[in-house]
Amino acid sequence: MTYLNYIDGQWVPAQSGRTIENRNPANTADLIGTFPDSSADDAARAVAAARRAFDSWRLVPAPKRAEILFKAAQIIADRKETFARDMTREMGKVLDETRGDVQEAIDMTYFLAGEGRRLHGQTAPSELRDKFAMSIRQPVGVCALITPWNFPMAIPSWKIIPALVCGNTVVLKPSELTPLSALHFVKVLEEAGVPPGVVNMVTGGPAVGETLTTHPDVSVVSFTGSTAVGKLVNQNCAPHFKKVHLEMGGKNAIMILDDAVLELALEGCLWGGFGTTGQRCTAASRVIIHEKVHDRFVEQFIERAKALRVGDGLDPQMQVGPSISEKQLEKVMGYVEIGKQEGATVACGGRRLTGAAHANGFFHEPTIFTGVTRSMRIAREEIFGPVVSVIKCASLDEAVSIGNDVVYGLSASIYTQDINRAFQAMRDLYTGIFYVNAPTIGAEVHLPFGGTKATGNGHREAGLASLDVFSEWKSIYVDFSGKLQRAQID
Ligand code: UN1
Repeated sequence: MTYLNYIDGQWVPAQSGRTIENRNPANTADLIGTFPDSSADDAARAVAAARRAFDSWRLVPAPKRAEILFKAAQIIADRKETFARDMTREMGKVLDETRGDVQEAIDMTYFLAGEGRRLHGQTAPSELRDKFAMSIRQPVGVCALITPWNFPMAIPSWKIIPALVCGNTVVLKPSELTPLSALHFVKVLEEAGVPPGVVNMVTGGPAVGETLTTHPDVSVVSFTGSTAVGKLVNQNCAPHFKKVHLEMGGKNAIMILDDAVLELALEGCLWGGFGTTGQRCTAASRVIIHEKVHDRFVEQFIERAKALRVGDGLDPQMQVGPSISEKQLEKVMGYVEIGKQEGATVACGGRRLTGAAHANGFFHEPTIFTGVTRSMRIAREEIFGPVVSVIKCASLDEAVSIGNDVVYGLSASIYTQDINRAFQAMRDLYTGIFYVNAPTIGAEVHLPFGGTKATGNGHREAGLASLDVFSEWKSIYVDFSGKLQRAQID
């Protein structure tokens, strides 16, 4: 299959004719299709289309914009299974999880389409007689949306839907590793009746990203990806004072206290650490556990991690899929070496899987490091793979201190039966998301999503907070007194 860009309501190839291949990470012999390897010119054409379409889309009443989005949500729900299968093929995660990814896009679309009849502002009394005061949300303009490969439909939906409901137009650049799921989403929007130019999609690599983040007609950039690339995006956007939303790395910790229900904590650590092959920015890549229960927990954690079935996500028996690419797998293997050199113990796993069932994919054993200290790189740096570091602690205070002792601040969690200690942890972990007696993954669409420190730049997506990224406040004063009234003076 040859897939195309979507610019100004037309499906078009890259002007250069160049393409990139999209292959199944569980079986690289499986070619899913080719996608345009777009250039700066292709990206600029998409921006121009979005800029033109903005003039009329912003004037479509928000409830009407939302009607189209509701229709889109229904179409996605009808095609959930097909989209999930295609997503497993291009991204690798198991079917249950890709169904969840599509569901997250459906949920987000329904939830934020509901804002079409709200988009509430404020009214306030004026300090002057016969004067009315209010604030309303106004759209910002063209939004460039740069999305990663780990949630190939959910994350595009987190950005596209709030942008559209607020009256903006968009250019989406999905990861070149998972463009098909983004394309499905965009096609559904077209089918639901989004007018030409309002949504554009350009696939490709850094040349597209560079154009989108430097183009003077782009007003908002929303980026999810690595902290290193997020820094570049931020720098590119600075000269034009673009509004920038960045959602970047994580090094999320599950803290397990000595009174925790260990079986529950165990299930949480397996799901949080090895679900999505550890390729979530919310992944529980650190387990900080009280010394009293450490040995008992670790023994079972190893046993259960060894029993995880790793393989092609289309096989319903499998629990853990491949890494997304050779490069990503090499990164994982590199960190396993680093961990060994740092003196941590490989308690299980530690190797690439190379048997017949795994030979054509990027599979790695679920890996647990024990004897990890907070200063080791495997305890501080984002690995984005099936590798969990277990760190011992002696108290809640120490757990909190280790938990906070990383540059990131996305998600954290605590397992305890003690409500006082749970509340202390809720207060003291400086993260954007926190869980009690649940792992660090599994955020729901109607609450703000994002993190502190090197994870983000102060914005949130999802929830109503996402409207703040894609709209600007305008305060309006209407003086119906018929005379000049001076605020602060008369
Ligand atoms: C991500 O890892 O980039 O909370 C997003 C979660 C999912 C979203 C993760 N709902 O784990």
